[in-house]
Amino acid sequence: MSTPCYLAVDLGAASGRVIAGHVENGQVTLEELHRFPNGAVNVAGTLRWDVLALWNEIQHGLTIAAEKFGKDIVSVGVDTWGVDYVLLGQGDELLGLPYHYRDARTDNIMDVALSHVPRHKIFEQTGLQFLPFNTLFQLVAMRHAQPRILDAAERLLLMPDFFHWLLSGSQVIEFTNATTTQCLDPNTGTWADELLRKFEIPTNIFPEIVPTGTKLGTLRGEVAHKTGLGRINVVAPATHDTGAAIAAIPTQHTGQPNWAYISSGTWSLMGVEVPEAIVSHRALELNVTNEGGIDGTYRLLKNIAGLWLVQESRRSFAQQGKSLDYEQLQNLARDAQPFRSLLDPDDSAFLAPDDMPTAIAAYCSGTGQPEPETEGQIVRCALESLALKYRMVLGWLEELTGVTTEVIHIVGGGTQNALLCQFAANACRRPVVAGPVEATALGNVLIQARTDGAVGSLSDIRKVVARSVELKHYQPDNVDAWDEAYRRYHDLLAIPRR
Ligand code: ADP
Ligand code: LRH
Repeated sequence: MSTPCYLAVDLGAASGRVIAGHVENGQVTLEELHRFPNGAVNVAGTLRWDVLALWNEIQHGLTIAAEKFGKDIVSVGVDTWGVDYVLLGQGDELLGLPYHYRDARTDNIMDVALSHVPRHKIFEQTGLQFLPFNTLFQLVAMRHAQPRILDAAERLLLMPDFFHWLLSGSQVIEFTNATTTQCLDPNTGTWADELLRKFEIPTNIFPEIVPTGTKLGTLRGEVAHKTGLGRINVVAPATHDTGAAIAAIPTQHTGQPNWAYISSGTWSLMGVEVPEAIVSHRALELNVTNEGGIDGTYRLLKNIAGLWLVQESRRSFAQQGKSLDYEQLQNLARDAQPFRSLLDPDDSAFLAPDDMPTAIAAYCSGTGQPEPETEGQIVRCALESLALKYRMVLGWLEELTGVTTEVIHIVGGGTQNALLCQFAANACRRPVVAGPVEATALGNVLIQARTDGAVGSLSDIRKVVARSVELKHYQPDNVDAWDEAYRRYHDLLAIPRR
């Protein structure tokens, strides 16, 4: 008998993959069919996503899927990073290559926007942390710099919805990713029209919001033919990669969560699951966010700059003729001196620097610390600083919820960095459970399986994951030294910069 197969297209900021998921006997298995690099493309000094190249890669992956699993394939769904969007104009014309969220067009735009509508008003209506690249601020930047393009727009689609449109012809936005835009009112579940109008952002370009797991249609005829997949269903999973990843936290625990999570990849998204958005004054002060999850859950979380610092350092080392893989970098960091220099990964200097090691060195010398010089010193500085930031954020989350965290689940590509997982356990003084690496694809697959009737509630989804994957456990170690480092770190971040 054949096993139903669900295809997850999972696009991260650093790589994309097409993955087949089989669900059988309460277990899920994944098979990676196609992986391809992703990243910003510099186009005349701007940063863009090459969505056409991504579309070709997706179709290539789907063709492999059709050859391998043919008639077993039930559906396909796409998840991607949040906030970025595509504009379609008259006759569905693509209005330019979409901007990458690290593009400089949003530099200083938050100040402009906040002088128009105060921070607390925006927070009340959206519940989102203030990051310059939120869709709202990207649109404000466009209103200022390219008003005629915005005026020509007839439809705004977020990245996964854009690919769903290419796959099926549907033009909707799935709920979880809509909650990353700062254009959605969590109180009503609809677009925050009043706020959008204050910024002269046309409200008619925002399409219908559909629930997670919605069947969007079947593959367009030409795509069905080209890939060999036939007219399979296109299903919106949690289209926000973080939403899909957290749906796949491998916990058997039900009831009030006693765990926090870190979705570890280009970003470290650290948070806790809450039954409703927390939009208190303190939440605003701490600049935390409330992102929509599945089954009415919210992710109270904080974006932490994550392994981006290591990715970009690695790119710079390669440009200088030193090609090192992540395993080698980890080993060099392990051998480097502990706590030599520390930094705030979320300092704006690290959002899109020309050269990451130079930016790290400048930060360290600017704060009276030795400049990291070797590759090992640079990576160690980034990893220790990330772990210390985790501790700070964990304290904030516990303060906001009043719930003590007993364990931290780390999922995503970053779980392959055992050093960072151990540092996280040490810094936070909590056991860490690491895995699965492909949590996002698992969440994507299992939400499609749910639409197909093969899995039940969110807690069932998590039980299926817990039964299906191998996890690594890290116990806190060397905690006195980490406590001491945290005191130093705390003081360092209290110093105002610029
Ligand atoms: P995204 O979805 O944001 O593209 P991933 O979840 O794929 O990111 O995680 C990518 C990160 O995982 C890389 O930046 C790298 O730091 C880390 N990583 C990948 N492979 C390894 C490895 N073999 N050892 C250590 N770290 C790794
Ligand atoms: C992680 C992520 C994160 C967003 C960022 C832009 O991939 O989706 O949740 O804040 O990308």
